[in-house]
Amino acid sequence: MINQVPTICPYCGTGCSVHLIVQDGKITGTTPNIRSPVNEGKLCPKGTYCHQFIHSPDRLKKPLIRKGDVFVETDWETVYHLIAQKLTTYSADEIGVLASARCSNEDNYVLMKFARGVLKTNNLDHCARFCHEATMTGLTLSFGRGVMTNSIPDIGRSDCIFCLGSNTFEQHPLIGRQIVRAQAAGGRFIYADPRYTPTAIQADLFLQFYSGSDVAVLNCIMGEIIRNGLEDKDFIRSRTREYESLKKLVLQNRYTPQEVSILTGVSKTDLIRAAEWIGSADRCTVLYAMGLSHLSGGVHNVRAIANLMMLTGNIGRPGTGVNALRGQNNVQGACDMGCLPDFFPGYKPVTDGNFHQKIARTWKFPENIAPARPGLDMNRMFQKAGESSNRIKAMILVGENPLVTEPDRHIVEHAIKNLKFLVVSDIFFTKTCEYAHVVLPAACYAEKDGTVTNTERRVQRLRKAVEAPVLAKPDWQIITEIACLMGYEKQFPYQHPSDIFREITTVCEPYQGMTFERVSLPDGICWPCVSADDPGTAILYSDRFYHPDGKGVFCPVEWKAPAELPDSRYPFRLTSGRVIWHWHTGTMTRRSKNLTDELNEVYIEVHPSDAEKVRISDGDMIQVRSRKGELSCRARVVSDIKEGMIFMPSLFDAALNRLMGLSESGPGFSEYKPICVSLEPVG
Ligand code: MGD
Ligand code: SF4
Repeated sequence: MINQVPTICPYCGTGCSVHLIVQDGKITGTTPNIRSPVNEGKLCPKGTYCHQFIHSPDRLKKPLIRKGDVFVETDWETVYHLIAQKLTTYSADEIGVLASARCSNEDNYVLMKFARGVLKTNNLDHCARFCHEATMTGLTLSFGRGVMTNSIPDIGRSDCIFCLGSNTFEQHPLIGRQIVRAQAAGGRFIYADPRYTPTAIQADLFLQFYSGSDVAVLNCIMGEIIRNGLEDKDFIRSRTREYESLKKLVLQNRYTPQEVSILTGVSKTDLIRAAEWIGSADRCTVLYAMGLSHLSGGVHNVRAIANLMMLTGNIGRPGTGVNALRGQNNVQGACDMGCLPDFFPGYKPVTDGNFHQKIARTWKFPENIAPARPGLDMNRMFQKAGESSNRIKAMILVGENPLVTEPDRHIVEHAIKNLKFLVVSDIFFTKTCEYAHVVLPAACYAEKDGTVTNTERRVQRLRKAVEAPVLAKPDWQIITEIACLMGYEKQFPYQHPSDIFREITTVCEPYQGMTFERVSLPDGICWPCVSADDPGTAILYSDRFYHPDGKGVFCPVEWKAPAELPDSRYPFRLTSGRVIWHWHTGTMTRRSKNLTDELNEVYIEVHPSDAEKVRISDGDMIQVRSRKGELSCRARVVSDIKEGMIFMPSLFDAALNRLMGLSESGPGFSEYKPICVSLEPVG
């Protein structure tokens, strides 16, 4: 019998709705769901083949326990007893927990409750630390909350789209469709990036600059808008504060088109044209992603964007907004569920005494929950785990592969080897699993029910299509069973994800009007949804921002030159990004034949004139060296990349992360250092 099960694509934050085709207990194909408002019956290549890894023979099937240098298969009872016994030997401050942007809201909520209620620790985090920390910090300062302001369908209603640091057509292709829709209706598309990406091909105006130039360009555009009287005076007066400080800063001589053109390599004419198009648009929206937030100065970039949109009154209306494109299919949900060291669900600070008491009363733990002070973030957990005093001794990692994805591979490798007890739950035996003491086989997205929340805050349903392999189970169930064994049956009474979702709506304010049944409908619901008859909120800040006085705050930022600049030893600036065919470290997409047929090895892109300087040709093996490390890979000689820059996809086995370092700037957030490299032919 053939069955079609509607669920959500497991890859990017667009959250496209798919039908998994099930035949005799196996998934044989994927088709798009034509009823979805997100993807409207279309899928990108990753979504089209999102079933191909599910029945891979490499799936983890049984729990594994390390015995010396080898792992042996075991049963759940044995492994649960070992975990429960080990966890009670460490104090709350000695344990760290990582949740997952690839797991459901229910998986993440249960893990968050386990960390705070059972282990009594706020040392809880997930990979949003790497992708959109700058968004959370930057937009919270400007608007009071760090999320995408408008919805995906709304982007198509803009008459000017300004996209920076997001290769939308490769990394969020179904959002890219909305750009085409806006252009078809006469809208303009401005794109800023160091590479001539597939997104650049679609642009009406392409600003190609050196990475790290964004604040200079944004301040220049704002200066031009003010000089030409194109700012939205009513919006500034009635909806914002601190405007005069912004005006003073952006009108400085260093931000005139003439000066910024010299700093960034974008022509004066193009800078003036961008300002004119943005300033005169009725509905302008900004899209951005990792090219802006994933690097040193990310918070400043995000603040500068928020300044531009408030200056032009492009907030709180259809076709406008600051649209930070979230990366993974449930990174928004993992944040909403409070899988962060400083927030409970719904972004209530752990330091908020009233909420702390409320959640403790709701959960009814016999003892206190984690104290009302923030825990360690992911980077600090690894730093502490690596110290000789070894403050973090045990970690639970659910659906994270930090050995490959942490920006500084050297730090995390040392830390993980130093841990006394490491539990990893995954669907495949990853590089990080190699260092674990216990490995747990998890069910994947197609083997469980639950909910996920996409980049536009839309909560949608995951549906179980097939059974998980052999003994594998959903993470919410694994954690629930461990908690019950540790004596917390009353606090973890869950039989089904719908029980968990019901509890989520009682503690996570933006979800309070939702029910499992309501989010199961094809449209899902965008939060905040405050009551049973509230359809949800597609556009934020239509009348007030989240700050107590309801105002948006201009946060002027000066442009700073990148910390590392090219020199004679390392003459090329390195930039990175994804490619359409693969997802992160490739654990899933590299087990998909159609995707590996397209690309299966790391490479770098070099401009032809740079290739000539270092005497390399297209297809040559080359050695790439940074101050931190080195690697060899093949060169592609292409003119898409700006001269003086090198592009390397951030894929597979942490190739890139061997070259990277972690910046220690900034309170509570980590950033990638911009780095420079040298190139040499191999042999
Ligand atoms: P990247 O390819 O990293 O992905 O989505 P994107 O951020 O769109 O694109 C970043 C762009 O920024 C690149 O084109 C790069 O050239 C540019 N850039 C570099 N430096 C600068 C700079 O200083 N200024 C500006 N303006 N641009 C700069 C990431 C998103 O993608 C995320 S977070 C995840 S988790 C998902 N991952 C993912 C994947 O692994 N594979 C695929 N195919 N899609 C994905 N979608 C999601
Ligand atoms: Fe999946 Fe993203 Fe592609 Fe949609 S755009 S099919 S969510 S990878």
